[in-house]
Amino acid sequence: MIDLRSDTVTKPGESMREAAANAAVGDDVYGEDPTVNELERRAAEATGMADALYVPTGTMGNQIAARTHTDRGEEVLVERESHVYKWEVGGLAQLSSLQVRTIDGGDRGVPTPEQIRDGFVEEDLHRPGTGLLTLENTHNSKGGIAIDPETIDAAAEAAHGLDVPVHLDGARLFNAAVALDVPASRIVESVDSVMFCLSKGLGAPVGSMLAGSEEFIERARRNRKLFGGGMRQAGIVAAPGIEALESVDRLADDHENARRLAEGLDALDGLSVQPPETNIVLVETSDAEMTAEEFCGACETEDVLGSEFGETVARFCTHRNVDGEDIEETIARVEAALA
Ligand code: TLP
Repeated sequence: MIDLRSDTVTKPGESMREAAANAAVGDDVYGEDPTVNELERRAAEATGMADALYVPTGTMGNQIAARTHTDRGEEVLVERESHVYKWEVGGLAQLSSLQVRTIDGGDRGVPTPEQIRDGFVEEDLHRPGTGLLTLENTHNSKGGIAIDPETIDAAAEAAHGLDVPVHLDGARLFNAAVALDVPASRIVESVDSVMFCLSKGLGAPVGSMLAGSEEFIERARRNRKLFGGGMRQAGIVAAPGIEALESVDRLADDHENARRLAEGLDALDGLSVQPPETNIVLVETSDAEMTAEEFCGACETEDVLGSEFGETVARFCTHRNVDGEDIEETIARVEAALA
C-alpha cells in the first residue's frame, strides 16, 4: 500500500525510537522534564519567538492560542478554508465562546489588508469586537500554498493597526520555509504566535509546538492544563520531536516528489493538477467524470491511498516514508485505477 492520505501517517524510524527509549524525563506539568524543556527551547529558537510550549496536537495548539489571545464573546477573523475554522470541530465556539467571521482568502488563502480592515468589528454596546486574526501557512486546503513573509507581514500589519493580535497556524511552517528558502523565523516575524506540527512532514510520532512571547506562553501553559493537555513524562514523545526539528531540510525531498507526482498525474487523461508549491498535491477529477470519492475508491483498489478534499478534488500528500520509486509506482497505479 502506498499511503498518501497525509504526511501524518509517517512511522518513526529506529533513531526516533531510540531517542524515545533513552529520553531523560521528569514531570512536565512541574516544568521538570528536561527533554520537553530542550524541545521548547529549540522551538523558540527556530521560530525566533521568546518562548514555546509543547502540546499534544496541532488542533490543541491552535485552540489554546485562540483562547489565550481572546476574551469570551469576541470575534475571530478566519480564512474561509482554514483548518482552524473547517476542521477543528468548531472549537473556537465550543472551547472559547468565540464567534467567527470568515474571509475568502482567494486562491492563496490569505486575506488582504483591505479585507481584514473590512472584517474588523469595533466593540460597542451591541457588537462583540474583533479579538484575533488567524492565518495559515502552508495553506492546506488551497494545496500546500507557501505564503511569503511579505504577505504575512501585510496582513499582520493591518490587524495590528486595529489592535488585533495575529496567530499563525503553521502546521507545515517548515514546508513553507524550505519552499521559499527563508528561515521559519522570518515567516513568523510579524505574528504574535505560531503553532507548528512535529508530527507531519517532520516525522515525529506525536506533538506540536506553540510559540510566542514569554507572557503569552505563560498564559498558554495554563490554558493547556485547562484543555487537558498537561502531560507528565512527556520527554518520551518529545525526544523524537527534537530529532524531527533537526531534519527540516529533508522536506525538500517531499516537495520534489510532490512535483514529480503532480507532473505524472497531470499527464493522465481526465486528471488536472496544479504544480504544487510544497508536499500537497490536489487532483481535480471532474474531467474523468468521477467524484473524489469514486477516484479515491478506485485508487484504493490499486493500493494507493489519497484523501477526498472536495466533491471532485482529491489530495495526495508526500512524506518521508515514500521515495521516488513509490512516486513512479503511484502514477502507474493511478493510471490503472482510471482505466
Ligand atoms: N491536518 C490534517 C487533517 O486534519 C486535514 C491533514 O491531514 O492535513 N492545521 C493544519 C493546517 C493542518 O493541516 C492540521 C492537520 C492541523 C492544524 C491539526 O493538526 P493535528 O492533526 O495535529 O491536530
